[in-house]
Amino acid sequence: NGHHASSRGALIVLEGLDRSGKTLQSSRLLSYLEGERIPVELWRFPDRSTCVGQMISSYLSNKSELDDQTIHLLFSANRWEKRSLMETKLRSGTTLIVDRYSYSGVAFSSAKGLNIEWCKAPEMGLLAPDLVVYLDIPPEKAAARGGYGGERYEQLEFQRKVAQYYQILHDATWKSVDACLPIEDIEKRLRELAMDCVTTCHKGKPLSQLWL
Ligand code: Z5A
Repeated sequence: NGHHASSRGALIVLEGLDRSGKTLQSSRLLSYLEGERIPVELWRFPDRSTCVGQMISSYLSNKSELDDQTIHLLFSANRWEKRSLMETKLRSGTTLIVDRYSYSGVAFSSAKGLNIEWCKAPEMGLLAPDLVVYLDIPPEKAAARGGYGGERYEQLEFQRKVAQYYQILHDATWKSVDACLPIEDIEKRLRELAMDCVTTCHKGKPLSQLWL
């Protein structure tokens, strides 16, 4: 299908507050890239299917208590346990769309009051995304979308703090997209950003590591 054995896939991450539209947009992007015959998979963190993921899931649904440091390290471990598979997939040419990643890890834990550098440390050495799309939505508007369930963190005041930490993490791989635009407009912008990124990676952009 015109893609070379040596060309790698792209690591594309979607970030944003709860209700910003990550789930909706990542599945639409998946369908689009599949239609373009690009080998692609959709991943999400937390990955609730692993043992670590089940501990996280139980914590998020208030079925268990863990202190802030412990849950932070579990979220990180949940990415580490997928790291080698992630690298294998990318090197074999599969593009990965990832719904939340280390930026969520750092923004949410920092918003609870943990030191940001402490929060970044266990993420160091994970694969760095080639593109981070930040679905930018004012916390009030996200809350107004409804569907804020009973999960921990789904509170306006807390989401405001998370938004502030996301801004601090903003780097050169980030592209902000206004998450209040019509769904189709966001979808179109995402397609353009993703296709550019996939092309750059196919041309041989090296894989790199996060925050080292
Ligand atoms: N967390 C953490 O602390 N540390 C970590 O390392 C990681 C995560 C990875 C669970 O995440 C929690 O874990 C999360 C962060 C923390 N807590 N919070 N908050 P999760 O990914 O499992 O759950 P989530 O972030 O809460 O996902 P979500 O609720 O599914 O939100 P979403 O995916 O961004 O939104 P959506 O479902 O695609 O859309 C929300 C609604 O808005 C829906 O009805 C859409 O139809 C509607 N929508 C979407 N786009 C639009 C537009 N453009 N206009 C109007 N309406 C729209």
